[in-house]
Amino acid sequence: MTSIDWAKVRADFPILAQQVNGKPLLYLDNAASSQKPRAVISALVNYYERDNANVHRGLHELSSRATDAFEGARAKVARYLGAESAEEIIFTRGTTEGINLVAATWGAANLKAGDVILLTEMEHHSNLVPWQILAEKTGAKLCFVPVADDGALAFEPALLDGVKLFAFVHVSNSLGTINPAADLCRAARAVGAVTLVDGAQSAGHMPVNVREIGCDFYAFSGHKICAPTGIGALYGRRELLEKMPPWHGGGEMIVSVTYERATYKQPPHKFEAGTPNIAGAVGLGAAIDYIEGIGRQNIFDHDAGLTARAVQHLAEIPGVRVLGPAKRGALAAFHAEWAHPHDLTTFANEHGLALRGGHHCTQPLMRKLKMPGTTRASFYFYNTADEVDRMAEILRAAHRFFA
Ligand code: C6P
Repeated sequence: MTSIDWAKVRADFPILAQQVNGKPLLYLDNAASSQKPRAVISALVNYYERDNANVHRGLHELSSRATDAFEGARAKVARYLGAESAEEIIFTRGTTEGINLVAATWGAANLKAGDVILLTEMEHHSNLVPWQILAEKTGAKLCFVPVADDGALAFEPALLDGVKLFAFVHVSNSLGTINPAADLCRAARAVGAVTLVDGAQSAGHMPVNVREIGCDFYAFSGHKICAPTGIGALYGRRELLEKMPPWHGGGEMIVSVTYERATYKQPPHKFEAGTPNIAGAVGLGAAIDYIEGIGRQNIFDHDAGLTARAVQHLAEIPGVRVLGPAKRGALAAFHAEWAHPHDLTTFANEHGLALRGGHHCTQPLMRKLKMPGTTRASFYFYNTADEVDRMAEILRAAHRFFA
């Protein structure tokens, strides 16, 4: 049993105590972006008020404080993900940039015409378009693990025949499916395929340990785990990072430069050209401290309770069909036969309720499901059972209005 005082936790988020359209804000768009606790906001203010300078460059006091804060945040990310060392953590702008980095470096160096990149039919565009660009450049071929009717992956080991890279989403942002990442990576390893896990929807919602998962790469976004926007991290297994060519060229990633050529630093710095998002990294470190203070298993259990309650409410509204399997991440996406998702989310907003409606950056999946989009409620640990009940009340009112 958890001993967390969830009401106290919620009070850490100043943004939640406001009215929208004359109603208390009901923020259920956490899969798009999470809100920030005071601890993270204060870490940013303190950094800018006391320590701000460029990192790794100056010998002065502020530069060394900024460097310590930045590298300290990297060590926190490494611990949070269960990496072997901080050298395996590259700061990025988010999940999208992490995946693009792997495609542009590991992919360009290792894939050739005819090689197979295996994805799944439930990928976010971030874990699809970078591989399409790479396939176009190299002549590699894209194949897909099908999504079954219940929203789970219809994976079979035979799909891995000839596969060089298997990249898949850990928790689907459109279906809520929690994919069995460790099993999938084990199967991929057995055929010598490299694995990349899109952790955008898992990093802040459940315990994640990259060594237990057994993946080669894991990418996530800070803004979905209570950190600022514009910061995220890519975990890469050291052995692979060492062999990968750099991506962006510039300051900070070099050992020595002549007019003709340059030699590069060891990872992770080889992949971090230019002045990084130092404050963002500090904010990410503070977010990790905050989340670890609550405990990721506690967060998972709390969110699972809210999501199950939401699914139960939704199932009772006529003409509503919830997508995805019973065992799901912290979201419930649904199709209401009596309203377009954009009309429904606009109606919800008039009642202070923030939902997301649309294709959720998974257009091919929506096409496969023959839907223009869905309406999605997504939860985080500061949401309450009472809010889920209020959401249901608003959606019942929407049914009376539209149907
Ligand atoms: N999904 C959603 O509302 P970025 O934009 O780089 O922080 O994250 C991209 C991304 C990658 N993979 C998955 C599974 C995601 O859910 C997201 C972001 C948001 O569902 C915005 S489209």
